[in-house]
Amino acid sequence: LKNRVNISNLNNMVYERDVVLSGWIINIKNIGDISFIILRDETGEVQITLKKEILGSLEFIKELSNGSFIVVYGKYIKGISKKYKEVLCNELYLINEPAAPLPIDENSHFDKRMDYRWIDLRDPQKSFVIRLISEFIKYSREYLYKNNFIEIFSPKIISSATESGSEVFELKYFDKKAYLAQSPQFYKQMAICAGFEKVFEIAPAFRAEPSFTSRHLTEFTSFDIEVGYISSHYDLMALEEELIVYSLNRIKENYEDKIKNLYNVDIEIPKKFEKIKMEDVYEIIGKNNIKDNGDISSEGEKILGKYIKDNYKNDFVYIIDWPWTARPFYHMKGEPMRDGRTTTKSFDLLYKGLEITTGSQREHRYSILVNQIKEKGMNPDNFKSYLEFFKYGSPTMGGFGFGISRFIKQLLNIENVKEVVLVPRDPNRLEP
Ligand code: AMO
Repeated sequence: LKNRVNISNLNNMVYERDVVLSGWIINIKNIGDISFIILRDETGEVQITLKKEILGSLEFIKELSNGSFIVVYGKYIKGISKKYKEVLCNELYLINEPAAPLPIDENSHFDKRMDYRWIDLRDPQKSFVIRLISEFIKYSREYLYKNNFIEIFSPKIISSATESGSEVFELKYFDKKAYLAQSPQFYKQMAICAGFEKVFEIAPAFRAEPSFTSRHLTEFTSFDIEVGYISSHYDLMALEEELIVYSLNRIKENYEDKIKNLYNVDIEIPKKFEKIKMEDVYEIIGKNNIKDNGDISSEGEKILGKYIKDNYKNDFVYIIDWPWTARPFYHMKGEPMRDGRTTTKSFDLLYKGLEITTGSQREHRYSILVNQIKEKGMNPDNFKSYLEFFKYGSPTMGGFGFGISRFIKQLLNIENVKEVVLVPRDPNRLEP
């Protein structure tokens, strides 16, 4: 099969050329002495025309069904179909036929589609998302490597919660208790204490959140960055903005038409991201969308997203200077709000009204860090090994965690984040 080409290669080919194609059957139409097969591969669809006068008999077509994987030797011809390019078949080989009829089609219920995720992904619109994630990660790495970042790989079996203690998966680690990492937070900071200046990691993160929203997974790919010697969280926002704009431009260069065709989305890349202080956000979104700890509801995020779109024509907005009560102990405190409330040097990035990033400057001063743990009502003994990182000297530092699937979901206006991972995990879903 070394002469095999992809279906999309036909776009650049002259008629009458011999081709070898392979893929799976999505439709068969049999009308006597002539049959039509619609063949699909990862790159597109083509009509295979089978004629009795060429093949001798078309009896074998009865053996084929939707989902059969085949190889076709034929000639690319100028057909009459408006929808499909056409290949006239000379030989057809069956690689493998389904042992049972296909259990889903494009109208099947969401959960059923997820049960048969690999068949769901045979739909070109759905599989494109998986390719786009791969491309986005490629472009992001390109940017980061150019800018002298190193990629790190931190442990995923760890001894303490890094984010909220209530959302950890506990596991037995020989005779000890361990947890699946909620984020690489402690280790990306450790890397900075070790003298590295710019690090990043793209790896699984685990959250035991019993939520079934369209934006939560129990396992997701977290894109984490940590940088040393920063002046404030503003340095981090500038970096993230540059990274996203770079990657979006690369996506636009290569996939603008495909995204328009498959998702009817125009990629809009702002000149700069908006910034708004949390105390000003409160005034826009109204009391009902502010939680007791000063965090905002997902409805509040949507309202702010719309406000920024309407007033600034921008899909991106940083909410900055979050109240201390809504942030973890490792965030550095900042200037107080107008009402005297303590803030942190922190930010979230919203994209089309959904949080895709959390970041901050970190508290790197050992004794203040110990006090901040106590202030949160926690016991510093439980963070002993993390605290050790700061005992022996540290530069200033900060970073952020970026949710790749949430970003792609928002880019393509996809309803549910589960459509944006190869195999999603939620509280009920451990299979496939
Ligand atoms: P946070 O918990 O906000 O911050 O996570 C960072 C980003 O990861 C994504 N994300 C999720 N995506 C899908 N399903 C989930 N359950 C889920 N939880 C989070 C979001 C979110 O903005 N250590 C900090 C980051 C830092 O300060 O560097 C952290 O983990 O897009």
